[in-house]
Amino acid sequence: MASNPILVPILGDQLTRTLASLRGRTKDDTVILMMEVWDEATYVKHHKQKIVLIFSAMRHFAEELRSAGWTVDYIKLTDADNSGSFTGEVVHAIERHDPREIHVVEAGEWRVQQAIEEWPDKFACEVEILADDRFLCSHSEFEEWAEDRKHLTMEHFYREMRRKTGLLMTDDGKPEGGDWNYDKDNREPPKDKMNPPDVPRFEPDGITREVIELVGEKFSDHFGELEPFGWPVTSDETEKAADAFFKERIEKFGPYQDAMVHGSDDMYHSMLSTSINCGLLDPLELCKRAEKAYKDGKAPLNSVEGFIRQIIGWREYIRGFYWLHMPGLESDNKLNAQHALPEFFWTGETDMRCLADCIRSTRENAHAHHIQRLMVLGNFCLLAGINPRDVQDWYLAVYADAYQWVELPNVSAMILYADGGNLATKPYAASGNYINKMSDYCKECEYSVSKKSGEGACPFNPLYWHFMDRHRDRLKSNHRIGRIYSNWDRMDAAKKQDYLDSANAFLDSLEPAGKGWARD
Ligand code: FAD
Ligand code: DLZ
Ligand code: SF4
Repeated sequence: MASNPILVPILGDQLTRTLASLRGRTKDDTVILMMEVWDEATYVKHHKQKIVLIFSAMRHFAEELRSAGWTVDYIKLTDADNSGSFTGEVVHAIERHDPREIHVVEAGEWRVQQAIEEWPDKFACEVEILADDRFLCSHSEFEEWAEDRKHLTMEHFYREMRRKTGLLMTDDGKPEGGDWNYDKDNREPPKDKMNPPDVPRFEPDGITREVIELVGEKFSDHFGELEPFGWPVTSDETEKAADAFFKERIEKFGPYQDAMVHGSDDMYHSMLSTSINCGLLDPLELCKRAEKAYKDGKAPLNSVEGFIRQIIGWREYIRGFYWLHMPGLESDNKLNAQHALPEFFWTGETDMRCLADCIRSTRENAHAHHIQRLMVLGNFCLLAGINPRDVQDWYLAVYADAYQWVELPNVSAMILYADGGNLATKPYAASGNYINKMSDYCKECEYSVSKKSGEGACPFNPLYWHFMDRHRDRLKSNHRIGRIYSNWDRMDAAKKQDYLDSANAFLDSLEPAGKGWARD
């Protein structure tokens, strides 16, 4: 190794061989620094499987880099002089390697980026902070797109990304099939006896077993089951997981994207977000594979367009939205939601069968699929007026794919409308009817979805009207909601009062979460 090498810190969500800080570097002049640090593992009390996934993926990635000839300085959580923070570990690494420069890719999260931006003043050597070009849309490109727009409509952004990538575009610049979006074909309710193929699970190897033991010992008070652990943690495993999706599930991904079946935790979803977000899978490559599946006649356009839209549309848009609205997004609470998160979000102990199943899946797998996160868990938090901080902490802690840049806009702006509508044109509020239509949950629920208020009524029904009533001033002029208030106004006063009394009784019955689940 040359003296005064370049130091390249790689964070837990930067596990990409072609990372900007590694491109063009020579192996005999570079020390890669990877750090397991207490700060990151505990800034919220992440689900045990999430910590296993990230530490194991980091350790495997370090091994992969070493096999390819790179020098990797890997700091384990249990190393005697572990400082507990990224900055502390960079200080130690500077003492060990005396680098002439540090090259680091910008952090995904605002909190970490703030720390990195202090490095140039803190350290004697040069610090170069590089753009994360694993995203298609740079910060400045997003800002330019957003400038002067009254509303940041995702669909318009998505079309730009289609044009930029050429994905599903004809030679004369038109969207494949004539339409940009085939969501109208993607709202099939579940059928009886659906049997989606199993998602591949991966047997923990020696490295993963060691991490499982560490997490069991150090993070025993964190939420969630530690085992069985089956997430992909290496490049080979993530490729196998992607292969299985393109071979077995993409065909039905579109139609059943919004369907929910009790006990079926994956449906036809790709289950690739954990691998994409930590950097092991390239999102654009996945979109190209999806496009190929369509061109080869192996998957219909509605499924393929839907999958591509989630990635080059939603995922990119959410990331742009996060950086545009931080740090304010974290404290936004435009609906003045003040209730504490109920304890059952942590224990799963509720008679509401839909919520109990989504929380069970979350506890067992560190995962719930999109419509569960949006229309069951999220819809509940919106209608019940749970304060945004509690909801943010919960989502950030419990999902293996959760990093603040992607969790926060989805939680604060998409489900809670806490930003007042910069992202969503109206709140995603729904009564029990929606859940009944799109799932098999209600059939065996203790509550009756057809009962509108009073004893035994599905709580979503009165909560829905309670929400509409208490936010009338803000929402009445929204043209997508106005009709709902006409219905409310036509109800007789006693019926309205029944709804409000039932909702208040339900809200009063909720036990707030005990302290210490998400943060010490
Ligand atoms: P699929 O359904 O197969 O979708 C394919 C890919 O599209 C996903 O892997 C993901 O990369 C991308 N995608 C889809 N929807 C979104 C979206 N709304 N925002 C960003 N990317 C999207 N996703 C996360 O990756 N991390 C989170 O912390 C996260 N928190 C969420 C919180 C809420 C309240 C909601 C409503 C959604 C959240 N999502 C989050 C988005 C989505 O639910 C997950 O990406 C998805 O469930 C992951 O499973 P999958 O890989 O099987 O996705
Ligand atoms: C989520 C996470 C956890 C639990 N632990 C670590 C860690 O010890 N070391 C690390 O480099 N990254 C970890 N991560 C992911 C980081 O939180 C993520 O890379 C940053 O938040 C990105 O800004
Ligand atoms: Fe959920 Fe209501 Fe259906 Fe029960 S009846 S499963 S609470 S929507």
